[in-house]
Amino acid sequence: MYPLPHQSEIGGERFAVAGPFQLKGLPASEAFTQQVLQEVAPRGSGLGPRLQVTRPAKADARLQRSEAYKLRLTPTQITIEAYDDRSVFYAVQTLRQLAQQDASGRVTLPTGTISDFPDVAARGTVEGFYGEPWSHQDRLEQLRFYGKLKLNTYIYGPKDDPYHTSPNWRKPYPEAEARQLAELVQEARRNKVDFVWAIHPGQDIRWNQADSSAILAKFGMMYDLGVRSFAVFFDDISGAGTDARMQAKLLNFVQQRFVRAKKDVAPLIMCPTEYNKSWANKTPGTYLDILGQQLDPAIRVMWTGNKVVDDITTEGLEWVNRRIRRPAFVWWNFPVSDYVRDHLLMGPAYGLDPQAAPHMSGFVSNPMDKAEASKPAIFSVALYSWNMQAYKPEQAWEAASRYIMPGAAEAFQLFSAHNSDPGPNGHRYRRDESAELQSYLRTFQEAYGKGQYAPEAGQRLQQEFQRIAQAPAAIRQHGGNARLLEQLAPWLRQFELLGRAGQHALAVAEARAAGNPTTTWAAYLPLAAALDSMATVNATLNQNPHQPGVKTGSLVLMPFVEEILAQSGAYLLGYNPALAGGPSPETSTPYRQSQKLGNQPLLHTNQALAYAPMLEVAYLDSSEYLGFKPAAALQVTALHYNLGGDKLPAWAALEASRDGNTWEPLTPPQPRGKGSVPVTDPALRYVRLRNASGKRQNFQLKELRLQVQPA
Ligand code: LOG
Repeated sequence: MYPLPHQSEIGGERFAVAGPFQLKGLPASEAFTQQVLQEVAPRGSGLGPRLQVTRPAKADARLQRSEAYKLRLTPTQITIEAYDDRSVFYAVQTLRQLAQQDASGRVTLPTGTISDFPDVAARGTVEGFYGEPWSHQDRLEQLRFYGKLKLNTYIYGPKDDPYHTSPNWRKPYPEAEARQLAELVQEARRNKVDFVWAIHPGQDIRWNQADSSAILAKFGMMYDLGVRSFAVFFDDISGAGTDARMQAKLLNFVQQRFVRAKKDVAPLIMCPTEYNKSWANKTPGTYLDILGQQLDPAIRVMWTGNKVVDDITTEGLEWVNRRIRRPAFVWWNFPVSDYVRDHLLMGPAYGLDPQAAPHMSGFVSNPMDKAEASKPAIFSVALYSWNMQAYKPEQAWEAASRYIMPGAAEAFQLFSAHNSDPGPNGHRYRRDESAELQSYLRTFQEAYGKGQYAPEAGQRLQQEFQRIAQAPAAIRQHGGNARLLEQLAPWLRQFELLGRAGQHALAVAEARAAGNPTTTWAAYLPLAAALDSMATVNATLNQNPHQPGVKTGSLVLMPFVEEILAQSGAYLLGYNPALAGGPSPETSTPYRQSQKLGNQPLLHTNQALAYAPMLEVAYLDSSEYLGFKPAAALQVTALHYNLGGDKLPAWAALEASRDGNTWEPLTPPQPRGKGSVPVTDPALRYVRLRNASGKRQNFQLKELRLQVQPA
């Protein structure tokens, strides 16, 4: 059963359900619950057991809460003790999971009792990522998926929906979009999911009556589409909108004038500007304390943890809860991949404290832009947030593969096991990858380093690479779910190639250890060809401007295969891999002094060095800088930049230097926010963007790219 119930005594005995349940006490308004029950019972003329819905016994304290239920099953009578309509729906979902149908169509249920309730009140997802929002069909399917897994919250807040954020948050949705949103609200209602519509007004909000009214008006329009839960997000903004007092005042106004006035609207949810500990002002009396003191106690406050992307710990929650004076509503930034768009995060959902339940009012996952591919992580979040102490990340992950891709569960899990680490990133969030293989790889590499071939480890690795090469075909043929396959397609292609490359790499290693240049050559050529194909996939598929390309097995398997290529190439061709091709652009380094941008990855290509664009607001403190020191073999030809606004801000000094001591200005032909400066003096070896003002300056790091060519 998913999620695992808190208490379950299910006997070995099963009884047959001869026909439709004879319902008693289920309100007529619960049509969808009835429909699920009809789907469980066999059609036909027979009569199924009575199914009676009652109020929970007063003595049972654990049942006196929303969504709690007790389900009792005997061959003649099924009883559901239910606190509310959601309790009945969840009892019925449990019933659905307990039912089995054999080949002849006979349906059976076990006898026994299940007593169950959620650990966390609000559980689900926040569609809160940057990039292409989920499609309408994806969303409908998500809501159905949530209903089955007892998830009750979907927060709608895609950063790239113009009607969610600045400046168009004030405008109504065009008719077609409005109709779709209304349809989502209906689907959510059927599945007992709160559809929470979020607004993100902070970048251009004016703290005046007109904009307060604009929010009420927009919420009113969404109310008319059926929405009954609302959120206001103040994340990733700069300027006047970040003021805690003004935010609290506005939210209290909305809570009072809209939520309370409407009577059927849920308490507001807000995302603060300082939404994680690393960004929070720690001085007492500042931002978070102001929210804690001034925000209406009914308003729920979101929190991503100690960093933007991080584990969730009791300690971390206690820290923020003391300041915001309420249990935080966790916005967990997993498996979101908008900051590492060339990777998939398909691994187990771990790093979640099993004791944290009393310290949170909600737990939602921010997923990938690939809705179907996010299901394994969302499945795990359902299990964790319902019954934390029973949550085992590995088991949940395996169960998710079976649940989501029953036709090719093993292949899907293998694929996921090697597509889990996001790679180097500005948030410094890393995940285990290829964990099961690591001891074999170590043994193998140790031997290989001494010119030997470790047969046992080699065989295990050979087997794994063979399975990898075959997994994509199995997934395509038996995985079902066309939409999931579409979302995975570039990575499946890459994974298949990795499997082949790995097999060739092992053949190369074996031939080399045997000291046989002829067989080494024979294996080297297809290895080089497979890696070449991977480079082509990487350079042609998923070419988004943030992290273009398709990475798979990037933490463990790719480095392993590439190392064998480099070493065997050196052996066969007689070159020194360290010097291959002369000093390479790889030796270019960041040149920076910046608290905020200290981990922002620098990307190298043949023609350019570029900082990964940053999604949230970037800043440089007075005199801080962000720049480049290209390798000696490279000559700088131009600097390209895009800092957000229309004009190049006065504080932004673009500079170049021969020695890193004496700097000269690089003056763009036009002082636009986006542009480029040619660099003509070949002796200039350093280039940077410096904050020449006396105070911290916010900006958007949309582009900072140094164009280079061989010197
Ligand atoms: C954004 C979010 C984004 C996520 C991961 C929050 C509260 N806001 O750094 O939209 O998907 O991080 O990149 C965020 O997490 N900003």
